[in-house]
Amino acid sequence: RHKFWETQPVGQFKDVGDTSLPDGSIELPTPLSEVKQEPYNLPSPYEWTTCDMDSEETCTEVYILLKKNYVEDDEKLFRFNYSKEFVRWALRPPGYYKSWHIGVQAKASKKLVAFITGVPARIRVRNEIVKMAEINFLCVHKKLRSKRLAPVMIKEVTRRVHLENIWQAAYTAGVVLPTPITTCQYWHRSLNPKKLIEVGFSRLGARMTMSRTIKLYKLPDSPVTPGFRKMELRDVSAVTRLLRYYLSQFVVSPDFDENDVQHWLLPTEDVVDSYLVESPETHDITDFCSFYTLPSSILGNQNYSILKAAYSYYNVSTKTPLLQLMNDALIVAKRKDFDVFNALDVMHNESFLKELKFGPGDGQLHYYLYNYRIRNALRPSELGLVLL
Ligand code: NHW
Ligand code: EN5
Repeated sequence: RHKFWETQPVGQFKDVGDTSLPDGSIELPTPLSEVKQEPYNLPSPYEWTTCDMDSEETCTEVYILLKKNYVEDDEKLFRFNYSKEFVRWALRPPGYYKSWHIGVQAKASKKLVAFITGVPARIRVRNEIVKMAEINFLCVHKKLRSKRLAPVMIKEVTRRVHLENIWQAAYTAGVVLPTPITTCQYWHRSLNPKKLIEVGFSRLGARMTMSRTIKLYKLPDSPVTPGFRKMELRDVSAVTRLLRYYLSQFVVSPDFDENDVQHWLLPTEDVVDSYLVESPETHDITDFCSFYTLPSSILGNQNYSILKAAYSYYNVSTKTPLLQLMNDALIVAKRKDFDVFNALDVMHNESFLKELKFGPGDGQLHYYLYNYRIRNALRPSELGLVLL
């Protein structure tokens, strides 16, 4: 069934439920001298290219490949449209390797036809902090699909990760592969219900009129929590402390230091937004919430071409109830003109989804580890990791 994945060091379907297999690495590291030194072979019209994400031109090529060929929903109404600035941000975190930004181009025209990336991350699994690659943006041009290019690209990124002496990876996908550590549900909170209905993202509920629907999703004009403000550079150390403490309760989470927090959570316009609550009395930072900007192209609507979506990222509540904190996140997202606010049922998100009028979507997100077995699948609420 999975001719490629059966050959890889990942949990196999036949081993699900086998408690005799230990948690942890599936295969041991080999000496770096034994890692294959030459790239894998591509079909002869194509060649590897390392994409320089500092170059405006390369970023534009990557952006266009993804805009035309990346992930769609099951009815092909929407396609992710990551912005150039977003991709640059996602691919240049602290300690990133340029060699992990891998393109496939036509030899003749030099046109970019496929892409896969990794970025380094320290991921904690139970008590162990593991250096991993986070793999993302796997994309093959629509005209080159089903030619077994993806397995070659995955092997090549694996080889380049091994060359940096890293032996594990984390990734997510909308499709089922061998074998998920957990399966999460997407939830959606309408901010602009009229547009969402018009473009086919949502439907008018039974016995609902448009005006009742608009009223149902109305939000206040500004956040209600005293001391709620945008995160700034001076907040990095307080946010790092808050986040490290909060994430330690989950089975799998990133091990963020201050450099990571500055990169991944300090606000970057149209990429990532972060807010916190500073106690008006003590000036302590007690709560935090964040979301990233990922628009989708609307395929074939007369009136609209872009769906502006915010995705819940990392949220921490110690004083402000999470429900109220996330309601304020919805309010600021609405003010910033997002059409919809999306969230997964990870961490403590279940506690606010229904009350804040999120509804379950038709998509799921499966989380995977490469070369790291976890005996029993996790519940989504045990997962403290959000990938972009
Ligand atoms: S998930 C988003 C993936 N991208 C898209 O869905 C974009 C639209 N689709 C495409 O571009 C986020 C193509 O359909 C792709 C497959 C390229 C998806 N992950 O070339 P063939 C990520 O980026 C397996 C993993 O003929 P294709 C995460 C499939 O099961 N494997 O197919 C990426 C089959 O293998 P099997 C996937 O349609 C994580 C084989 O590919 C997959 O032309 C990558 C067929 O290949 C997916 N999303 O191209 C793994 N989709 O065994 C990282 C299909 O079943 C692992 N396949 O026969 C870790 C590496 C680092 C390790 C370090 C130690
Ligand atoms: C990893 N970095 O299917 C990314 N999205 O539900 C790769 N559905 O937007 C993996 N089909 O349910 C990506 N509206 C996997 C996800 C791929 C994209 C995807 C789903 C997630 C989605 C929408 C639109 C469906 C359009 C038709 C959806 C319902 C919203 C409704 C609002 C009101 C309350 C009930 C729900």
